[in-house]
Amino acid sequence: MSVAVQDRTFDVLIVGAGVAGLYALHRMRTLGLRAKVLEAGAGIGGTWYWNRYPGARCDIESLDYSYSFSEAIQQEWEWSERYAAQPDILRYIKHVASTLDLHRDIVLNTRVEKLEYDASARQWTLTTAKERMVARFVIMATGCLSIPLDVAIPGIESFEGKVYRTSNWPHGPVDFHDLRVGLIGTGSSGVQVAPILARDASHLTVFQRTPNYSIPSHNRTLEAEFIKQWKADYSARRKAARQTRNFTNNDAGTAPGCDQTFEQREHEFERRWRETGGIGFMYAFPDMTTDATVNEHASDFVRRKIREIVKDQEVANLLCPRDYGIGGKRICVDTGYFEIFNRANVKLVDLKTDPIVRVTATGIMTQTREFALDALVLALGFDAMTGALLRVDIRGREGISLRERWKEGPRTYLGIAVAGFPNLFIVTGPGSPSVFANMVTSVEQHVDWIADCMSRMRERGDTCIEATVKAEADWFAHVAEVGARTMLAKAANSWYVGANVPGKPRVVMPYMGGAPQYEEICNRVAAENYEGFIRA
Ligand code: NA7
Repeated sequence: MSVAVQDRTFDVLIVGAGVAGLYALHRMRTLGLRAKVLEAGAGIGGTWYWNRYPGARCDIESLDYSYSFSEAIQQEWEWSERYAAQPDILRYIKHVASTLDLHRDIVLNTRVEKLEYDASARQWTLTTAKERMVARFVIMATGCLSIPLDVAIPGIESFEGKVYRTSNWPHGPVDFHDLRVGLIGTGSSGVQVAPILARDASHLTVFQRTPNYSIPSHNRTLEAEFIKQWKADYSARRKAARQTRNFTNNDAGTAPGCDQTFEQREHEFERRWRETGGIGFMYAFPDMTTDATVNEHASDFVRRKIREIVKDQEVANLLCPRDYGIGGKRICVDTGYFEIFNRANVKLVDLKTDPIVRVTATGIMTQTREFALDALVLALGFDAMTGALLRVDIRGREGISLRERWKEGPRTYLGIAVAGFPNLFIVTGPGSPSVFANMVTSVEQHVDWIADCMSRMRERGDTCIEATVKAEADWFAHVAEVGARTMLAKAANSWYVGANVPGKPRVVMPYMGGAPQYEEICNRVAAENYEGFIRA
């Protein structure tokens, strides 16, 4: 059946209604621009709409992981826990959207299929299954972890039990009582869902390919007095967070670990493990991922903790990451993960020594045995950072395709723009600090930069802005050089470098130079009349 295509014209089209797309819509409106958001999901919230598995939680503290642009919103919203759970974050996002009356400009259930730039008209045409729209500008607010990895597990279609994916969890309740559950994947999602499965299922088998470093979250209910004090000083705290490496109030140590004795470092690791926990562990010393001795000490510290927690030392050893240092893959933040392996109803299977051969109608067959299962939970990760951008067929000047341009890996200028793709902005794209900073604050920084850029273009009467090939090449050389100083470049199979996706070019995608330094560079580029861009 052919679908009627209507032509509709806007100033800005925004792809994605997550934290980034919603703020972009708000800012475009404040500029008086006509904007529309296209969202593939049936609801707003992006990551927090899809990843609704039990135990899903942000690894940045709630009082930091929230918009700072509205004093009214940050004062009226009440976070209940130190680390907000997915339902709370989604409620918050919906609250912001209704406070700002955003819904009327959001089209749900609509996946953008194609974007084509018309150089003579200086505008983009956006195509969905039903419609075609045109706009001067496009903002890609598609997120860093939005396209689940399509892992081919042989025989999965023959499994007679239910299969759940953490990245697309059912909306209604899921009951695991009396079920034998198999979990494949032990990244953040697997580590978060596992304790709930261990608690509810009659038996849980965790199929682990690569062990992860995980730090206890020490999550807690936030007391009214604590929140009151925080809010009394909210803007100062936001300002302070904006000065830190990852845009959070994370108590970052400033003295290099390499200048300290073993005992001093050990004391600091112990304090952070016991008292504060979470991602802050990685901020004990500024050289945690750059100095080999400090990194090995921190890695060994976590391994010793795992061996203290897990009673069966054979299991504990399997849970200890050994072939990469801490931070080489994104660390996990857990609530009782390692502890589940002391339960009688939990079994760990090491896929490195006993790989999965196939899924059968009744379970999983590994090389050495068969596990009878009633349900499967897959937490297999994402085609991170570039996946959502490349899912759309984006054609820039002269029909050049972004997929073609990025065949050898992504190249951007500041993570925001791509040469050959005028008037197309990416929020927290590859080459920006992105997943290495508080995403909400990074989103605000990017969208404000983009909005200022549009506003200055309007003042000058410009209708087109495009990154130069040189600026893009220089920027990515810098991203690579900074990345090479960290453990990231050496990491075995991290999604940070695209190594979890078969065939994906191995490139350090996040900018590792620190969020404030990055923000300063962006501001300098703007102050110097958008150096590295051509405007016309
Ligand atoms: P991750 O961190 O990419 O974890 C995916 C997990 O799935 C990881 O343990 C993988 O093992 C495992 N995996 C992937 N493919 C397979 C196959 N074929 N067989 C067995 N195991 C497999 O994704 P998450 O969703 O947990 O977290 C992503 C981010 O979201 C997280 O870092 C936070 O920022 C939020 P591998 O390590 O590849 O051996």
